[in-house]
Amino acid sequence: MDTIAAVSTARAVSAIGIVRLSGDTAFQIADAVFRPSDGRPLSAHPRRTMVLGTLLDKEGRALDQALAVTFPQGGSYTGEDSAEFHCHGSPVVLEEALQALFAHGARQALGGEFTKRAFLSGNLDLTQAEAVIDLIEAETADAARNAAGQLGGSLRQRIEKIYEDLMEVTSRFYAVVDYPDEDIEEVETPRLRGVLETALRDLEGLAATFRRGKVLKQGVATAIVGRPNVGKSSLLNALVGFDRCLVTDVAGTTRDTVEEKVLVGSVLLRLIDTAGIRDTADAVERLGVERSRAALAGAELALAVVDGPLTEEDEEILREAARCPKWILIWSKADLGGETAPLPEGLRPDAEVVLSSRTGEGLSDLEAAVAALYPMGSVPAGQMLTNPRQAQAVDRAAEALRGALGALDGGLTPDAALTDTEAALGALGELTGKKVREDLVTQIFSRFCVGK
Ligand SMILES: Nc1nc2c(ncn2[C@@H]2O[C@H](COP(=O)(O)OP(=O)(O)OP(=O)(O)O)[C@@H](O)[C@H]2O)c(=O)[nH]1
Ligand SMILES: [Mg+2]
Repeated sequence: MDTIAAVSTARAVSAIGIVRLSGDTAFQIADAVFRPSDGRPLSAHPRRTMVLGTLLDKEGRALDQALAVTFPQGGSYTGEDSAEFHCHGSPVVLEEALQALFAHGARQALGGEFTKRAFLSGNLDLTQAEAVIDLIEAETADAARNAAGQLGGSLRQRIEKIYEDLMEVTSRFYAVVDYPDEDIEEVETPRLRGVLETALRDLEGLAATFRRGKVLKQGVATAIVGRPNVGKSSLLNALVGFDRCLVTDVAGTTRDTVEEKVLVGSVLLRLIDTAGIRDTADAVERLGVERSRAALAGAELALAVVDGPLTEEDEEILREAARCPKWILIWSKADLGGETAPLPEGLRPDAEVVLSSRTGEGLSDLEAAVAALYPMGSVPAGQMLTNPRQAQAVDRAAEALRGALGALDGGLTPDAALTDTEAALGALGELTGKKVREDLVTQIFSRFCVGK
């Protein structure tokens, strides 16, 4: 493979910056740009050992005092000969170092190209490669832990086990057909059914984790709704920790929706502050109210805010909020000593919280309520599906297995179930990357940043 190079750390002034190099001529190029302090060439030093020396620019002038490390083919991230230079983190130094590598024959790595090579060399399967990007982009500790588990291969192993079991019955079936004279044990229908049922149960369990997995990765779309002036914007500000939204005592202050991500406890919420909902003659405010309703309709969680005894308008808004998959009723301005009131028939929020955005009292109750609505559950780290591509492949495999079991239930012979079983194998092969189209691979890796 040709030799690729990239700056792998952020292009910002920092203590350390890393330049990576990988490919057939990596050691040769590394020797040309790095002069170890002990006078021996870098490639003559043991692999995976940091070596102190001088990094040279493309003219051969000293550029930085740096550390370099080499990794051998078969023992590196990409599977190829590779090297890293740990320089001082000046964007100028890093760019000059990169130019020196280019001058000696390396080329700029494309986004995700190091990880793509890791995949092509078999070091990572696709679920692990996708976990790399999830880990880099993780916004919560739970999301990072799940991605790390997936990178460690926990999803890969689980899928491979299912794949092997299905492959075993499929290949044995063909062996019996192709070599009728050999004494190969036939696959009896009950055994085939057992294998298919076990695989289906496991896949369905995995598919069920995607709902929580999506929340883990993207956050919960959460609309804060209520009448004008009840304290919606104040609540968003209290949760994000700074004055993101305008707050005044004028009813109808917020006109447009405002979105801000925030960690509430360990759950990532995509909070959407909305205009207070009321009938109004003001054309601009009316457009705002339409947006409020649209935000509520698209939300997974509604925080319905009321600031005192329920009015008819409040009730109407609560009924709209109750149509969300989950909703929490918030009695705001607790510091003013407002009272809660019983709810009308049929309105059952998933939680009720009394809080004050001004003093902060009750905010921890909201945190607890959110955590209870979106528990991590007992899914082992790395076995929660967070990626729609992976979830779709699992769904397709499960669907195919349901078809196979349906054929057996219909009294057909095992060969009738085989086409569907092979379709399930195909979907699982796509999931892990065993059988995957080149354009899909390109698409997956194009989401990565350069240098990874
Ligand atoms: N005492 C007290 N006042 C609050 C609290 N929360 C909000 N307020 C006040 O209530 C008024 C309205 O607050 P906002 O947050 O702008 O209310 P809103 O629901 O966003 O209003 P609109 O944008 O007009 O729909 C402001 O004067 C706030 O200072 C609270 O917890 N305690
Ligand atoms: Mg507001």
